[in-house]
Amino acid sequence: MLRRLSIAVAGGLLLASTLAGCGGDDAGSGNSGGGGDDKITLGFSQVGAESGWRTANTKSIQESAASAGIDLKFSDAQGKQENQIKAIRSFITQRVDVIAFSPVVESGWSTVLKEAKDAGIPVILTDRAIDDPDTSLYKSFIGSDFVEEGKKAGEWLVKEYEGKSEPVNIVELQGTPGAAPANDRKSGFADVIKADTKFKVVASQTGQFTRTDGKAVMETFLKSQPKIDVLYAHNDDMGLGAIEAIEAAGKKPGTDIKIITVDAVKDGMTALSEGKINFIVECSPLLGPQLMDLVKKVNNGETIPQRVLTEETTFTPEQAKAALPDRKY
Ligand code: GYE
Repeated sequence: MLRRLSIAVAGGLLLASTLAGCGGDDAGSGNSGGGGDDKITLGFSQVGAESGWRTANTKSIQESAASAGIDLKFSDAQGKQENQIKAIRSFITQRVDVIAFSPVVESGWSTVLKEAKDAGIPVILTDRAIDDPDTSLYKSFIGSDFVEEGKKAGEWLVKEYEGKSEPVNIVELQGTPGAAPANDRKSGFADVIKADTKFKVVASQTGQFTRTDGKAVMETFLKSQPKIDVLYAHNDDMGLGAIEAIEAAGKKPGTDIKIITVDAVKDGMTALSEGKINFIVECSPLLGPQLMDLVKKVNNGETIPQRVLTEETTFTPEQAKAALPDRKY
């Protein structure tokens, strides 16, 4: 199995072993940013806590800030862009050294990012991209290629139904509307399956990347669709919620309805190893160490790469069984 931290950053990771306290829970707490001591202050605005992926991502960022000796001001946006904008403004007022955030949606960032730029505070995007063509608004974007993930999901499906001619009815559970991983996982998948007209996406709706919504939307799909062959869920959590709905409807997930998801968090991998999910495209949440490395470099005035790509793989049930004992998240 691939070790998935990116190799796109030149040089190794220089992580100090000092243990420092984790950041507070809101943008306003913690030590004063900027000038007080020589510790780097990082303001980080997280999307929320919508999924197992997000929980692992938050842990990775908090733990690696602590071991890199970086003072982290951590702010949870609870899924709302307005909260992220507020947090970024608060980081600017506090004069943190570096701002990083995982944008809940792709658009609507230019004003606040211009404010950060004017204040001379470098910004690093983590996990999700923005659609602003002005790349001078941020120093780097570290994260996965979500189009590629969608393509991998589609390629598995094409292989699975190779040589068959009957129609394949697909239902899709999309991530948060407007979020990069929702847009890109949808388009990457669509691009691959469109080559064969037997594949039909008969219903596609958001499940907000959560188990609860994944379950509720799958219930409506099961009621409204006379024949469902495949479920493509943009993350494990929605797939796991949908499995509950499928079982409650007296069907066998993985057999009666084939299931493809993205992320490969432990719960997803467990369902995969049990045959309830058929295929998972990995998306690694362990971005913390690389982020801290970039934060140190940018704070030193070094040039950092505009794009740092996360390496990832895919899993079948057999591969999930083998990988599970060492799975970190
Ligand atoms: O796949 C999903 C999460 O942005 C890559 O957000 C992330 C996605 C992840 O909630 O589970």
